[in-house]
Amino acid sequence: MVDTIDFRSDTVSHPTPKMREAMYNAAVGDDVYDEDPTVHALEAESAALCGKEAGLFVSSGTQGNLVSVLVHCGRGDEVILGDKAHTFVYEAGGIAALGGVIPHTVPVHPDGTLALDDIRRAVRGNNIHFPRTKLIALENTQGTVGGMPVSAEYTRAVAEIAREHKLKLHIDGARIFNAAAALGVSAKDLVADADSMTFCLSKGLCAPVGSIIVGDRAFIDEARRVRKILGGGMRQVGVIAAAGLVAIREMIGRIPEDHANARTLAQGLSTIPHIHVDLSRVKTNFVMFDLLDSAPVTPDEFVARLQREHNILMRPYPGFKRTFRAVTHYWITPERIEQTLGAVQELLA
Ligand code: TLP
Repeated sequence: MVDTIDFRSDTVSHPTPKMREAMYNAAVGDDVYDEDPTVHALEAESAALCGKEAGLFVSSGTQGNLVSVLVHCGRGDEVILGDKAHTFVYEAGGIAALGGVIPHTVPVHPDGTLALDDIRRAVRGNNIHFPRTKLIALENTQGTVGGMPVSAEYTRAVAEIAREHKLKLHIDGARIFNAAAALGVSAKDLVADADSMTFCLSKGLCAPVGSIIVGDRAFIDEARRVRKILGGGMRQVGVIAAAGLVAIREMIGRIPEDHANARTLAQGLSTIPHIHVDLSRVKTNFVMFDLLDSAPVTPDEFVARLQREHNILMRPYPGFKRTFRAVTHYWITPERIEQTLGAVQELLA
């Protein structure tokens, strides 16, 4: 059992004992030679799970998004994406730095969507002065607004705009299985209209490393080449892929537990003075809450004392001062939620 109660992200989730065992026993080969049987199994099962032809194992969600954008766009081309999209805000400008791809942002709404009219307006006409629009990128769940699940109907409407203008559609589905669980649909349904999608094994699914890109065979063949260019060709990587297989076979079905724990945490926090939580916005494994100005401790003291006195890690969302994001995952059990509520209550009394 992991000692610290760590709400900073689901990225902090350690591998399960079963993953460690699978990693120890993994059959491996040189994956750059396309000879790793465990990677083959992970890529094929992931593609089938998402209803796509092929999959590619990459080192991270950031690498998955970067590779995907670089396959869809050339230098000077443009991608339309949310102004709060992870790819725009938290990926160190990689698509511009390494691909010369221009991010054309439109506002992300509180429900995680981009207005269809904003997307339509952002598509460039054919004019020598303009960059060429090549791609629309969505995020599901949409992290920065609180882990909002985005529906299949909405995604289809965006895909229609993409098709109308001969653009591609990519989904950053880092937490696509959280979205699917929250909406009561399959991940397949959520990405059916997308040309490519990246999902993460290393967040709610608990694997130590890795993400998967899915798409059609030609796209994935090209993505494999771009991954190599980025130094992402790995060798006996079945050791890591083995944990990914446990992740997709055994961890997707338990995601509703994380959502239930998030709800319990949010409900408990909403009864504690000096905290504001909008319960209607807790849809997946994120709980966004504000530490009000009236609190007897500053945000820094709150963070430091939770850690020092209770071994609990919580942080304001990167870029925010008093808005915290508490993320539930496999290692945050119902007992730990109760323990956390007790600790916060004591600190703010
Ligand atoms: N997000 C991390 C931080 O980078 C903010 C987190 O703690 O949530 N897409 C989305 C929607 C993500 O939330 C993240 C990670 C990524 C992509 C990148 O994944 P990694 O960390 O594997 O590169």
